[in-house]
Amino acid sequence: MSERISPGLWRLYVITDEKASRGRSHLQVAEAAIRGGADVVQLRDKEAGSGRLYRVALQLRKLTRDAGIPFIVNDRLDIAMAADADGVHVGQADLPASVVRKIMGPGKILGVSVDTVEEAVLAERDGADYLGVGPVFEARGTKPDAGEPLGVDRISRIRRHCRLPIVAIGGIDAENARKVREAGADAAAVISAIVAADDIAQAARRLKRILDGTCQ
Ligand code: TZP
Ligand code: MG
Repeated sequence: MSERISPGLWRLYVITDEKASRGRSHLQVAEAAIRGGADVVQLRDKEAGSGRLYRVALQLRKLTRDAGIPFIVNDRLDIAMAADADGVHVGQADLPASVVRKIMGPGKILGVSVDTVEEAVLAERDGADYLGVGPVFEARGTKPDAGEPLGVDRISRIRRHCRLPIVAIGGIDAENARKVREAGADAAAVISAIVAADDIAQAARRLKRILDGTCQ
């Protein structure tokens, strides 16, 4: 397993979304994002049926295992377990984090989306390994129900009250990525700015350098 498995060491968290990928598949997007330096890949598909999602999850499982990076499934604990993913990411409307942790066991990664300090504290108590915080900026149509941007101040507030690694999400691109790191996020989760790019690997590489602090 990769030595970068720990969420606190992630910088670039790439989420696949075929609706935003301009005809490229989950597998093609993930492959290019990994070439560009993604530290972790999440499979997110709100429309695929269970059979297709499972088959795609198996493909991404093999790809990420060969690359030595973690693989997370959005929403679907059953698919995550069936495909032996490294973990699952749930929101406030999904199965409760405590239930996911109980079913999944201690060895897997549990990510929980939170908007507030209160939700963050509860997620930590319930066994989360990292927090997803967003939308920090305006999400790019990839989450129509994302709500008003929280702003980078919310990252700082949650950072002050919670020790878990923070993965910022929502409208993050090469122009603003540095701001989420400065506010205290460990990593940035990105959809559009990577999956909709002409050159996915190049877009990932650029964002990774910014998040690593190795370029301006
Ligand atoms: N959760 C909050 S915003 C968002 C999710 C899944 C979508 C982020 O997509 P993008 O394209 O990086 O703004
Ligand atoms: Mg969800």
